[in-house]
Amino acid sequence: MSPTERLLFPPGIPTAKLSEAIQHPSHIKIRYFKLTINALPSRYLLACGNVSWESTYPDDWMQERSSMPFQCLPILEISSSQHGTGDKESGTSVVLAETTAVEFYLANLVGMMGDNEYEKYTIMALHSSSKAIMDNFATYCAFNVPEAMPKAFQKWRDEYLPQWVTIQDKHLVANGSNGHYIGDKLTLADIRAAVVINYFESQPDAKVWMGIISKSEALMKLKAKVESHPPIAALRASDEYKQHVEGTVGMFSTMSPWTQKL
Ligand SMILES: N[C@@H](CCC(=O)N[C@@H](CS)C(=O)NCC(=O)O)C(=O)O
Repeated sequence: MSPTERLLFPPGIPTAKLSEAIQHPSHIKIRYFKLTINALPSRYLLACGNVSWESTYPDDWMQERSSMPFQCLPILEISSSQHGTGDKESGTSVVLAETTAVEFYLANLVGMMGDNEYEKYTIMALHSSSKAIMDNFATYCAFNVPEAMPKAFQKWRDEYLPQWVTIQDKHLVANGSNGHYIGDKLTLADIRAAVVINYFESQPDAKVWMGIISKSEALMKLKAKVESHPPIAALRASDEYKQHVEGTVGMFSTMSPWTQKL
């Protein structure tokens, strides 16, 4: 059986109706691998909201890949029976794709995109800075070609990661080192930064990376605050989450043997 085609624009449904549907979801599926990485901020956000949700996983990714809007995950499949655009049982749903769009949508849904336009765009800026450090690390360090790895490792250790830490620390200290970027609110900016740290913690060279990150008390406080937020703490205590961590650590431990050679 060929996999369901996930279309950004399902034929015959006006975008106004799709818009209504995503504003009133009855159930959300987040489809990703049994990993933390790019689904973790979204899973945290979903845990903080009131909408029923679940994680789903591809059975045969190579078969499913080309049916995805951008041939990658995560995606959200949003049912909104109220608006007749989706149904949990039949499997029809509205699809949102690409990590950043998915996180902005969910953060907005659960009230973590700030209280006004200025806060919203500042959260987007902070999110962009944190997501970029993680994406770039993945491309240029974790999964780089073996011959480039020793240089890449040194650059990340001596320049790129310390720079990100210094920048985040400055903004957090300016807000009173209370574990948040904006006032005393938990926002997507906090969640993304906490996930970046979590990502570096999953690397084979976690000791090196955490040695750099932990120089910022403000960042470590932010991480602790995000991870102890009750719905997030509950998610992190679940067996499913533990499986995702195991999968992530396992994947990186096989893909970065170069780090031991330095
Ligand atoms: N531009 C995408 C990239 C997502 C991405 O790289 N997803 C990876 C997992 S983290 C993936 O689906 N890899 C499987 C593949 O490319 O076949 C986004 O921001 O969501």
